[in-house]
Amino acid sequence: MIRTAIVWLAAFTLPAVAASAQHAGHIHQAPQLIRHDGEQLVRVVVDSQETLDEVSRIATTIWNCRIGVGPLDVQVDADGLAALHDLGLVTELLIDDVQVLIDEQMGEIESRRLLRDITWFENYHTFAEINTYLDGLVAAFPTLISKITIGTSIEGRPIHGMRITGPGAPPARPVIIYNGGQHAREWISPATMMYIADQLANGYGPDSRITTLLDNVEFVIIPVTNPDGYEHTWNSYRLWRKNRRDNGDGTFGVDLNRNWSYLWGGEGSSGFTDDDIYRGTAPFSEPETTALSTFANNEPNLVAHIDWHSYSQLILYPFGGEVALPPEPDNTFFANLSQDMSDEIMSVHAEYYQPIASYQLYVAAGDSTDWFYGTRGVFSWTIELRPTSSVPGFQLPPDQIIAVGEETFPAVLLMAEEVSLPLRMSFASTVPGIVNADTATPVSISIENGVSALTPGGARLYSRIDSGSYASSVLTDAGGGLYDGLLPPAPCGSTIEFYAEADADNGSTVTLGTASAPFSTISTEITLILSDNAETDIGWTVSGDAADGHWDRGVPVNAGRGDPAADADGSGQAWLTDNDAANGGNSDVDDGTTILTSPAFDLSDGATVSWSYWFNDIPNGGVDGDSFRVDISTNGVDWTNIRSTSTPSSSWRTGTVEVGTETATSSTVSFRFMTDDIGNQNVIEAGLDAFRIEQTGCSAVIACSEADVTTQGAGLGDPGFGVPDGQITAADINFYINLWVAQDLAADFTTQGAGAGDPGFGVPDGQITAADVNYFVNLWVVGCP
Ligand code: 0X9
Ligand code: ZN
Repeated sequence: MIRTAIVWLAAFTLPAVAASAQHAGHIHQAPQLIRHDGEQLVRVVVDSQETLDEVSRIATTIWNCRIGVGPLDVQVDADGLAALHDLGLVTELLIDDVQVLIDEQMGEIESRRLLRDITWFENYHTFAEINTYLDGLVAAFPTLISKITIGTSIEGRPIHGMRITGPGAPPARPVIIYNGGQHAREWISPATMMYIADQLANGYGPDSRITTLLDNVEFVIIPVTNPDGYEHTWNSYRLWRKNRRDNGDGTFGVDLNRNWSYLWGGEGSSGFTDDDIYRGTAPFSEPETTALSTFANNEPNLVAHIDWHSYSQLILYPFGGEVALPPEPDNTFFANLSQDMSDEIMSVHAEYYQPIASYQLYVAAGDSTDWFYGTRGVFSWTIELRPTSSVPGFQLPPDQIIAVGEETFPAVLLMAEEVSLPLRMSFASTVPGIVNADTATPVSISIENGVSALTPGGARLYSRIDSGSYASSVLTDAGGGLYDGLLPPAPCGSTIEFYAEADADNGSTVTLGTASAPFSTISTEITLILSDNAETDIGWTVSGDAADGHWDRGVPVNAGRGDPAADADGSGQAWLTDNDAANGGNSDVDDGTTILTSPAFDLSDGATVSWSYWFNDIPNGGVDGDSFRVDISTNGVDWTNIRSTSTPSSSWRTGTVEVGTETATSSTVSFRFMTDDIGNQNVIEAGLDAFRIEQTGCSAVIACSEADVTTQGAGLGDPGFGVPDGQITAADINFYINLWVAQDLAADFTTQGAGAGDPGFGVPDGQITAADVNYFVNLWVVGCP
């Protein structure tokens, strides 16, 4: 009954809200008082702090807000353009007349207001209209949504939000905060907040995934964190970014996303009141940031946060205020989940949102995400929505609002599910595709506390061989969140399937794989062909056009800028780029590519090739495509890329490739490992170690006797049953008797009527009699030689 009532209300109230919002629109057609007629948007590349200061003074506003050397999208009038040229800067024209773009968007918005058959999400809305829609949602879904007001802006506007969670009186649910509109001109951000709230509320009931989520998680959505700035963009100045603090010197506004206390005052924020990235007089000097941080501090069950911005299509995780990555295991969690969110977004409308650490975009101290993660201690992201670049930039057409909502919504669901798990389980290292036959294989599983904690002794590994029944064993605590188990020894060629479970203190059980969808590995004989620990040079060659920093072999000289302190396998030496203490601050790859090429190997029969690698990339003015790549060649001439990453890390990682199955093979297979520094001069550090080649397969088992008819330990129905294994056990008798009973000709061992000692004995005669059993049992008793 209650559910029906909610659906009924939703169906009737929401169109009504939309309609009233449209009518209300007429009173908001205030003129854009500040115009930008004839102003251009140009891109310049700034190469010094002095030039940067000049450009900041000349610009009306800088669109991408990155104040640092490197490319900048600068809005200037005619005098400003001349001044840029006077500085000797080359300008690339991006927008000929900014006002035309603004007028076009406002014209589009105004004409859409007049359309009758248009939904609320097909247009942008004023602060008042957003609040009206918010009230409508609360009224339509009273059991799901409650309205909150987290504080008041500096001009006295209320900062409203919604708590959205399934009904009932649940135990403390994990809380996730989404806030939009810290930056006033990024209109797609509040619009997307409203879209997400609307989808969550309407999905409760009809959509089982959303229902489960809302029964376990509470969302707090604050669509307009900076209401004064947002109003200002509608009424006076479309491209306003900051809040509306009167700085007392004729200037207005503090960049709220530089006003958070974590690393407040550092690089990428400004002390000049007229700058777009003015950080304010002190951390949390602004009521808007104070309201949101105070609210977050009063939510004990807070687990995650996203700050929504535009534009650039990025999924940014900490840190942003300094060149640093979160400590493990958080960094891996951020990197993996951000990639998964990017994949989710891509799957909807094929738009790519790049997942990177914030500092890789640019260092900017005092942002919200650093505070939520670094101070408040919860997972936090900054998402930059559509479009990718300054055209259309902040003027994203209103007909893209729904598409942006549609593509981000599945990423939002995935993230919420991941951060609200009682425990997080993952394999601490790659699940092996093959293991050594007849040998127990260690597995290490990482179990981190999520919203609950692991019950001591409550982690188990389940395994089985060739579809037998699962056996379970307790995973032992190895410290540091790692839990060890063993996969059982299995005969060559058999399949081992496994999964793990962990009990959480809140009574739930988390699984890594399941009995019906287990992980699996093949047991095989592994022959080591080559193990190169870089202690000697087995014949590698170095080439490439880098100006400095080529591959070299040695013990790491830790120059402290992104390179490894030690080799990967503990032998001492590794291949490293610019491993030169004397080269000081310049000990990295510069201006080009360095290539390390292996000798050729005969891998005609295929092989598993693995290696440890290091790749770190400390940006200097933006992400510009530097990467670490692995190529393979079957002839030393034509190369195929098999692995590539542009994700930096401050630890050794491993790579592997199945030559012959995943790639072509030959008697002259070689590999090359490359890294480069292109575009901006980033600090690029790479390393290679523990290069190994292994071959796999089961050598044919020779039956030790005619009575050796089964694989060791196998049972009836086992696909390997009936294949000799070089051992004679009760399984062989069982197998034979079953064949004999079934009158299977495989059980025909003797000539008819012959007896032991008969020269024809042991020659099949097409009949299965007691003589055959006698013959088999005699052989069996003798056993293997
Ligand atoms: O600069 C910002 O505040 C964000 N970009 S925007 O264009 N929307 O203004 C990005 C913040 C990411 N954080 C850091 N790079 N520290
Ligand atoms: Zn922003």
